[in-house]
Formats: sequence, C-alpha cells, structure tokens
Amino acid sequence: MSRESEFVVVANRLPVDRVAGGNGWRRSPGGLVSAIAPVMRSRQGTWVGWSGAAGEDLDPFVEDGMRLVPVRQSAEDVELYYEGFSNATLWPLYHDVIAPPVYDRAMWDAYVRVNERFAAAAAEVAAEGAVVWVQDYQLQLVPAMLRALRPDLKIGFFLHIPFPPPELFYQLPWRRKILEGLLGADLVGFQLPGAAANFVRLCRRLLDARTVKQDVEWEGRRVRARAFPISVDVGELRELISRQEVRWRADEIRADLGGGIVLLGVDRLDYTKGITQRLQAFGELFADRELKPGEAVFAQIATPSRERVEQYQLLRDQIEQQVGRINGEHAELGSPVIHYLHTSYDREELAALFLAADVMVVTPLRDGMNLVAKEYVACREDLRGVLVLSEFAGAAPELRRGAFLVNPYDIDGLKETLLTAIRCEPAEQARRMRVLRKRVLEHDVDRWAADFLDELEDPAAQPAG
Ligand code: ADQ
Repeated sequence: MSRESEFVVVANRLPVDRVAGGNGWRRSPGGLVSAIAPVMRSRQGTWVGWSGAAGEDLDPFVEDGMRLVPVRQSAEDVELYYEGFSNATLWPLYHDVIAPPVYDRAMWDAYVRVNERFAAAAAEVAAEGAVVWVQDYQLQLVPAMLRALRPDLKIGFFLHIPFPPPELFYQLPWRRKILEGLLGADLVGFQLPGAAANFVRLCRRLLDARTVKQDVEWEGRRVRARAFPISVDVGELRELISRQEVRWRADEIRADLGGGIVLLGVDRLDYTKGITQRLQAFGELFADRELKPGEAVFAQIATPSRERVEQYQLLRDQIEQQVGRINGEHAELGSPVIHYLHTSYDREELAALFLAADVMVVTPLRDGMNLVAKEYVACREDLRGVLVLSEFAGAAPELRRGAFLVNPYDIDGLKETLLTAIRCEPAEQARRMRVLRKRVLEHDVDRWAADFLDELEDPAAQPAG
C-alpha cells in the first residue's frame, strides 16, 4: 500500500473498534467517522491510526470500504504519549487549566517519538500531491514532520478541543515546538474564531511570524487559520428516532424514572464537563424545597474515560460520593433523585434517552464544541424539551438563541436556570427548539467536512511568494 492514496486521514485512533469476544472489527460510532467515511470511499482514502491495543503489530487492512493503516503504540507510549502528554498535559492546559497540567520531559519525548511514527506512516501511503487531514491535539507535530518528509502534500489539521489564550499557552515548556508543528499545515482548523485568533497571536508573539488577518507567513508559505464548528450526523439520528422500538424505549425510560420531569446529562466522565456543579445545583433545589422528590429526577450518564489518569480517578470518586450524599439526603424509598450510570451506551439507547429528557443539561466548564447538545436538538423532531447550555461550550455561540445559557461556575444562576427550564411551557419549548433545529439541521457534520476540505483545496489560496 505504498504512495497510492489520494486522501489520507491521520488520527490517534483508527475509525474501528474490535468486536467484543470475536476478532472482527466494527466501525466506531460518532460523527467524525460517519462524516469522513463517504469521502474516504470516493477518494480511495486511507486512515492512519492506532488500534487501541498496546503493543499490537497489525498489517494494513480494509474494513467497511476504508483502507486502514495501524500505527503501533507500546505500553510505554500509551502511558507517556497518550495518558501523559496528551491527556495529563495538553488536555488540561487547553481547557483553562481546570486541572493542573503535568509538565514532564519524558512525556514530551514520547509525544515527539509517537508523532514521528504517525508522520512516517502517512508519508508512506500518500500519493503524489495527496490531501492529508490530521486530527486533534495528540498529533500537533505531525503537520511539520510530514511536510519535511513530503513537501508535495496538501496538509490540513483540525483541533477538536479549545486552543488556549497566550497567557495560558505560555506555560508550556515546548510552546514554540507545538506552534511550529502546526505551521507545517496549509490550513489549521479550529472550532471557533477565537481559537484561531489565539493561534495567530501566538505565532506572532512567540515565533515573530508575520501575520495578515488570519494567515501566518511561515517558511515562504501562507498558513491559514480558520474556524469550522463541528456538528453531528443528523441523518443517522433521524433514522434512529424514526424506529418504533426507540420510541417505545423512550416511554419505558420515562416510566422507569417515575413519571416526573426528567433532566439528563450525558458526558464522558471528565472534569471539563461540569458534572459536579450541575449535580450540586440540582441537589440544592431539594434542600431549598424548590423541588420535591418525585417531581423531578436527574439521570446522569457518564462514559468511563481515561481511567488510568489520576485526575479522572479522583473525579469519579468525587461524583460517586456526591450522588450518594444527595440521594441520602433527599431521596425517598424506591425513588432516588439522581440516577447515576457509569457506563457507555449504544446509539439507540442514547437516542431514546434524548427523547425521554425534558431538560438536557450540558454544562461544561470548557468544551471545544460539545456534540451532545447538538445531538439532543437533532433528535427532538417533536419540538419538545429544552436545552440548558454552558456559555463555555463551543456550541454556545451557535445555539445561544434557543438554549438557556448558564455560567456553570455560578451555582445560584445554575439553580435558577434549571428551575426556569423545568417550568418552561410547551409553546415556549417549541419556539426555542425550532430556532435550535434550524441551526443544527442546516449545519451538520457533512457540511463541516465539506467546508474544511473545500477551504484546504481552494485553488485561490496561493502560497506566499
Ligand atoms: P468529547 O469531549 O468526547 O469530544 P462531545 O463533543 O460531547 O465530547 O462528544 C461525545 C460523544 O460521545 C457524543 O457523540 C456522545 O453522544 C457520546 N457519548 C457521551 N456519553 C456517552 C455514553 N454514556 N454512551 C455512549 N456515547 C456517549 C471532543 C471535544 C468536544 C468536541 C468533539 C468533536 O472535547 O468539544 O465537540 O471532540 O469535535
């Protein structure tokens, strides 16, 4: 499979998961994969990524019409590059240092080493002049490494998480190296214009690069920094909610939850998602006697995530203790006020949960975009339900007119907003949901991918002379 792909995606993970118990593969759920899969097929694409199992050596294979090139990661790479530099350094640094980032030289060395491996694998499969699209914070050095190996390629990079302002980014001991890595791309995509502006400002201040609006001149090329807010696979969600069994399941969930107003949170168990703040606010509404047990119930679904990183273990303990305390104080026999499930669900069950929820509570302390908010909107064809959304979610600028916006750090504000949302009349729900749906349905994930690739391949974007 040497140098024959016109289109190459490079991401930490391959777009497939092992089928439990068997040795086959199945396409991973999620918008990114479904947005890119059609482009992969029409352009003979190849996806370069890790299988998810440490120490595994796999040959390239074809699955679901996509050519897949596995990149090896040893157990040490997983510990230092993935759990370490990616998730204990970059993740907290890029999310407002909500948790303290770890700055460790061995982790950095592993990050460089693994990025080199991904760049080499991509260089090997890309055809002359091919388009290569690198994804996310784990691979920020790949664009420059790949350009050094293959100057003929068109290279795009998309960051799924926020890009921090200079005053935070300055902390990073390897700050210049990260910027230089990204500048290997022709187009650097961010979720929001503010993130693109942070990047351009940092290139000017730390690298002395000349910048013109959102373009950075670098090594005789012009690198574009632009915003492309990601979205959800509306077609997939529509199909799911059209199934009778999904609707029945939604009714069943509502009945199981006792028949009161249902508030729902669906997140990866992550300290950026503001889970403890929302549960605290909800619990206090019972303490204040604004709500009575049975009147409203909170279902919090938390997908296990990064379980070997210390901050995630601490958070899990904290949430479990909090749920226990709130239920201990306010629940009645047989009817807890919070249902907490530490598990991952399939797409059918998630769609049923969205249909069952009167109030969708999405209150991250910082989030690149937040797809859950958009998934909820895409599922509510019935124009029922309300969205409570953090100002600090990347989705807020797009959804501010239809959602109830909150500052998740302001517990009193959060309590007030939850009550307003719980009491929102059906006519007002429908008015707001229409506004939300217009935005989400017109800007789905296919449009996101097309916008990015059109900009990357824009013939009018000439290199600086
Ligand atoms: P995440 O931080 O993972 O993504 P999000 O955008 O909400 O956050 O995506 C999570 C996805 O996982 C959603 O599709 C959701 O339905 C699914 N999910 C969550 N809990 C689940 C559960 N219990 N069971 C099954 N599925 C579950 C990162 C960035 C975001 C950005 C995305 C895409 O942090 O800001 O929106 O990438 O760019």
